[in-house]
Amino acid sequence: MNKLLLIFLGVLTGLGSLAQGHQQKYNVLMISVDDMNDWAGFLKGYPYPKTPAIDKLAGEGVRFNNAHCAAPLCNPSRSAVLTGMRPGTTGLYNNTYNFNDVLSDVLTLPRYFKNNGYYVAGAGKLFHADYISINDWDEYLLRNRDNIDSNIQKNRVGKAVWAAIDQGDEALDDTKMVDYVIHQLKQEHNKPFFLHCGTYKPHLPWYIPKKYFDMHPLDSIVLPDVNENDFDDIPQMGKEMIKHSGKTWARLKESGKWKEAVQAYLAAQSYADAQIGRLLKALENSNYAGNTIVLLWGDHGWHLGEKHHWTKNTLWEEATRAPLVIKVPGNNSNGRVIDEAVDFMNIYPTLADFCGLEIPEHCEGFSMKELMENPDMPIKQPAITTCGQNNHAMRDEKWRYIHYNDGAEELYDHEKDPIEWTNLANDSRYSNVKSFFKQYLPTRNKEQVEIENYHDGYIRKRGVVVSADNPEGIPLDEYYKN
Ligand SMILES: [Ca+2]
Ligand SMILES: [Ca+2]
Repeated sequence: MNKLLLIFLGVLTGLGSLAQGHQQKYNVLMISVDDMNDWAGFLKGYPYPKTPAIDKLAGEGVRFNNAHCAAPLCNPSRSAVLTGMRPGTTGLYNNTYNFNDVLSDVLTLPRYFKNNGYYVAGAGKLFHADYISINDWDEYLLRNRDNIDSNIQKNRVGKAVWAAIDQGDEALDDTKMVDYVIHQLKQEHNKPFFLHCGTYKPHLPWYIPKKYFDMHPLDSIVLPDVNENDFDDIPQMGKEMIKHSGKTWARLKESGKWKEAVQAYLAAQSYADAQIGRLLKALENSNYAGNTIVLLWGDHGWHLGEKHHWTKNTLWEEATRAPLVIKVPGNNSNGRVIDEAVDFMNIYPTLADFCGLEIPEHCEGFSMKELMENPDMPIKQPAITTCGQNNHAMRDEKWRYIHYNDGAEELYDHEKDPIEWTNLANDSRYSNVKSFFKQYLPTRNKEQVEIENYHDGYIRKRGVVVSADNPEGIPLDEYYKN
């Protein structure tokens, strides 16, 4: 074969694979589950979980056994994942200010995919409080209020609110959010898509159809192990973390309703799981099953009595560990379990990498593509969670190290003490362990942002599909008619 012909054939092959490469560009289905802690079955945080859909996905994809949020609260966690920047970089530590009030022109994860030729749409809770930046999306369904009978008998103990309702799944808005994303999966898409589906459950309130309570009979409920003297070795800053919501746990215990409240959380998890199951089934039955990456994450963990606490926003295992599953069709990584500690800053770069997009420079995490494809790859860097200015927790396979902004510390050995009862930070035998972690303490620790007029310019409509062309939005029934 002469040289010219070889070059010609080479060009043809190149063109062919380019065309194919474009067609085969992965789609993305991102599923965000609000307040889903490590009781999701595959993480084994609870002995009798009922989350079959999430567990099935975890079995099919790569399940991260030791994954931690960037911040243990909705807004800072979500903002960090979706902007690619840690709370200490943005100054977003609480739920007051949305990313877009603080950061002008930030290249969010959906905007990055949109800029790179993706059709980008979604539904439900993604950024906190439904503030989405309309230009980041082709269209988005904003969530609505649940449609709960007003005469239900509600249980309320502090921050625990629940009821088993005699209504079907359609009473809850998450059901409609999932329906919309299923609708998207049934459409012909002429370019790759990035679809988002966010469920609000298992976030409070836990007004959940009774059938999900029945999946968790009260006499089967196992309460978390609690050590009455746990706080004897915890510094003042740690005690501050449970100051408010910890009272709910104490009251639940006194009222004898702790078990009921735990049952309600499990019911809310099972409801969310059932919706996710419908969505994943629809993907399986769609034209896109073979080329759609599925990434499921929970925004942070949740205490149900562990460390005398109720809810979130601490730097202990229960608040930082959350579900993360990534399934890339046809990838050799599927079925693997990653025990290395990772944090959610890696979500943005990993999705970009698998989709053949350059990882934007501002992203503070790293792509886990190589780690997923080669699980023996050691990663030096611990997982980092930030809770308020300059308070950080770090995790590797063996240790949790906590460093508060006043210099106080905690250190737990997860091999011997997985429920973090014995603080080893003051034991000189472990000073080298602390030194290891200290070198990774984030150096950017911006002050909490304070701004005026912070909700300006946001869409606060409910239950409508919005787009840049129609920021007022279209009601769902009308939308489906068109
Ligand atoms: Ca949350
Ligand atoms: Ca203790």
